[in-house]
Amino acid sequence: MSAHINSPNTNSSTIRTWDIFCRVIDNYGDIGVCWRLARQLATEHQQQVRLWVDDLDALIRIWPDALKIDQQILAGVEVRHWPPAFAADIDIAQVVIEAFACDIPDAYLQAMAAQKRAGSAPVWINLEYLSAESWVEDCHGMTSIHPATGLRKTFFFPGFSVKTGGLLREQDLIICRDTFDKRLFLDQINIIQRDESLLVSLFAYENPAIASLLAAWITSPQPVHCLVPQGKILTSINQQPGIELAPGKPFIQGNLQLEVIPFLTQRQYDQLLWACDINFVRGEDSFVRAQWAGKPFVWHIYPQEEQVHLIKLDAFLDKFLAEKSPEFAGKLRGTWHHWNEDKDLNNQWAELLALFPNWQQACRDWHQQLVQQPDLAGQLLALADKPTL
Ligand code: TRH
Repeated sequence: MSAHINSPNTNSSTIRTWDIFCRVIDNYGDIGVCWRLARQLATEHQQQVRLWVDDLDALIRIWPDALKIDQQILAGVEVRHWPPAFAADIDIAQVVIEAFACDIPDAYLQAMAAQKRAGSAPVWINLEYLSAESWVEDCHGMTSIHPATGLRKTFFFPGFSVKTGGLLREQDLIICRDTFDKRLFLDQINIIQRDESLLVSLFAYENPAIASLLAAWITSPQPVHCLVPQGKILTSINQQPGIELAPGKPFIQGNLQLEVIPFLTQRQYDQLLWACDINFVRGEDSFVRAQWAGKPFVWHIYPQEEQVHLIKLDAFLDKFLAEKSPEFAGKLRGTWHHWNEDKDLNNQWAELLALFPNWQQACRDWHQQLVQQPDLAGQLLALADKPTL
């Protein structure tokens, strides 16, 4: 085991106050990442964390204990609704995180500047989106000086190598996964898995390629039992002739059994990933959690203009498939591209399935590589410990 497996500073960190600012652009990834980070800082590192979020509905979707109120304590985190206007006398935190370049409120920025003038500038961090592109290593940790206030901001890039900010990984994640009771979990979500079938979870954006994937599964050499948390891909599924998938109304044809399950809590969703043999994931947070599950996964990347997301897709595949056999690497890359470019997956599926042991091994190897690296929250704590100018 490498010296890096535990984060650079574990529970012995100085206790600081943190403000995390989260604007929900769409879907659940923005809040998914911020909420996970906030919980980890509070429960694992005993930090005093306040999370400002502009869309409480998104939080409620992944954490149903949350309420639609201005202020509440949840899982050791003070959750605040990000109001349209901030009071000028707001007490600022020692560490301020703006997630995904969300621009902190001006009144808050002015309070930070006043704090700097008083001789104790807060640590100001921009937590960026995840990408496997190589430039990330060069940009991680770069700083810029805010022209009007002189405050220094550090750009923190998550990533897949030791030269980046790493990935969110709770200290007990792997042990929880390894001691998890799959049968009990499937009972809780009312799923009875057929013994010989591959259990698949399907979380994706709308995707016309679903037609060919379903066709491939109907004639799959190994039966497929697919669980679909309620969401966007269900719309694409139900656009297929003859399919009307709904809660309690599965679709069964040939070797495919397709079932809707409720949208799970963030904690249960991890368990779904652990329970399944293959996970279709999307965006950022579910993509990372699938890697911690250590099981085969297919990524539906968040689409961007001018197809720039395909560059990111390949950057990840280049890393993930390095040193893998050309046959397996070619098949996996092909399948991921077909899924992301609305192309026919019918042939891809059987070919990839024939290499399933290679796929499983690749995911275990990748997991083993990632787990050696310092985790994201630990690296943020290390950054907060550095003296500010
Ligand atoms: O929802 P996403 O597509 O989120 C995003 C946003 O669109 C964001 O704007 C974009 O920048 C980013 O992707 C790249 O996918 P993601 O990141 O996987 O977030 C989903 C969250 O929802 C994740 O925290 C897991 C959680 N989840 C549940 O809690 N229960 C569920 O049943 C499912 C399917 C997901």
